[in-house]
Amino acid sequence: MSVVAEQIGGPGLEQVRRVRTEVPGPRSEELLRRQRSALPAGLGSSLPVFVTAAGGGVLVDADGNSFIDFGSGIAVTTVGNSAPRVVERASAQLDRFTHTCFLVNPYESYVEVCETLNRLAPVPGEKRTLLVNTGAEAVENAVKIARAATGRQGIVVFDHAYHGRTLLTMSMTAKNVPYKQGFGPFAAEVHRAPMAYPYRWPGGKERCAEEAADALVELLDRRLGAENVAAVVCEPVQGEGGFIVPPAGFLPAVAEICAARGILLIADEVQTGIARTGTLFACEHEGIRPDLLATAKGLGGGLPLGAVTGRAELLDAVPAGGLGGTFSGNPVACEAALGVFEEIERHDLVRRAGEIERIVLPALHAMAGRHEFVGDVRGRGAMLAVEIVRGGGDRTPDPARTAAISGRCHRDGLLTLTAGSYGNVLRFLPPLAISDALLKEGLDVLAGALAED
Ligand code: PLZ
Repeated sequence: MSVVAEQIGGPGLEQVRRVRTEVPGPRSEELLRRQRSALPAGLGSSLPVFVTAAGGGVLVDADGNSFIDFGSGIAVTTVGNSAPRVVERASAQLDRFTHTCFLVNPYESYVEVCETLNRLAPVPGEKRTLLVNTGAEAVENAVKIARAATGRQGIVVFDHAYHGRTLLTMSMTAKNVPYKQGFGPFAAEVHRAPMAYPYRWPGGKERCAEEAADALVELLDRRLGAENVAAVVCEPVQGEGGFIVPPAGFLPAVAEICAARGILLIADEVQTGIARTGTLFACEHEGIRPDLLATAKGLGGGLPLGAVTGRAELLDAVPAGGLGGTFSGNPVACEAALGVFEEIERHDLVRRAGEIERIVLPALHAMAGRHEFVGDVRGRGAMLAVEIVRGGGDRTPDPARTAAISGRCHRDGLLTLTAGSYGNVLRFLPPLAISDALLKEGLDVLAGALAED
């Protein structure tokens, strides 16, 4: 076990994989029956076992099963579940006060989180940060700020994008079922450009970056009129859309295209941000410097917190009273976020994400070598994935096989998540607090689940 994992691997919680019942087990089944009669059908769970404890690299359920965690609550518990400094700081805050509403009375931790993000975010020049509660709220506020600052209304997003479930962010999200079906009419002035998706680019991956950049120019200059466009919003590695890593050069080209037209670049780092991809922010891999950057998920260490960090003159363009929210920047969540940054620094977790990539990626490539239905292997840091296809040169997505593989992983004590516009991506988001031993054991379980096909 690495020193890092021993130090932050959840004291008291045994770091083992243990499956002692069917999955879900009897106690979870009983709770599921209560869930079905009390909660809406539209709210599902990837692995419906009821959690009673979590930390390091494991989740323990109500039947005493212990799962290796390759999901981190969708990239949230990046520093580990109940990480020590997060718990200490949040607990101490619970004792002091739980809420004032920053719009009524300010408190120091809010300011300190903003100062920290301003210092660390790869946004150029003087910066400001606004705190919110969720990823969708962060993206939506970034768009509001971009519109107010530019006086323009158009927003450009990409194929396979995921930006949230509120009316505006749902409209910005690409995939219809399950996110949009029946929920229209959608927000106006949201336009979509092709995403540079190397594995599926019609002209082949060598031409992908250039042709996708050309398509963006075509959309901006001829179809919309660049002077009508406030911002281009992009995830530097697409998350729900299938962990799509754009080819080298595409993101810098997007940044250049925007800058030449007075269009703001908004990076949605809700899933990629806060040490997930081997850098603190995924924009850093290609040195792009967005005007506005949205974060959430990993920022609060499991407590709900989101942020918009951006160039000072943009955030300051919104008049007093134009931004806010009752719960935004809750003091307990702010203390948790300060704990997250302490954990990252104390355990060098940015480097740890790179280490995880160096363990997982070669193992995934080896699996792809053994199974032709593993069509693509991709990702950065501790955000990695395989794309499941029919195989034998046929890249047709195979969502049924993907679900079956994921189900076998669950049965054998490994929490995996699926993703992708075609539902055929198995994605891996281990907490950075996981030990090397558990990481490797999880990969063995995955290898076994693939071999059963
Ligand atoms: N932007 C890039 O990944 C959230 C969605 C889970 P919220 N992704 C997980 C689900 O199915 O609801 C996400 C994201 C990116 C924005 C969001 C939205 O973040 O905190 O869920 O609002």
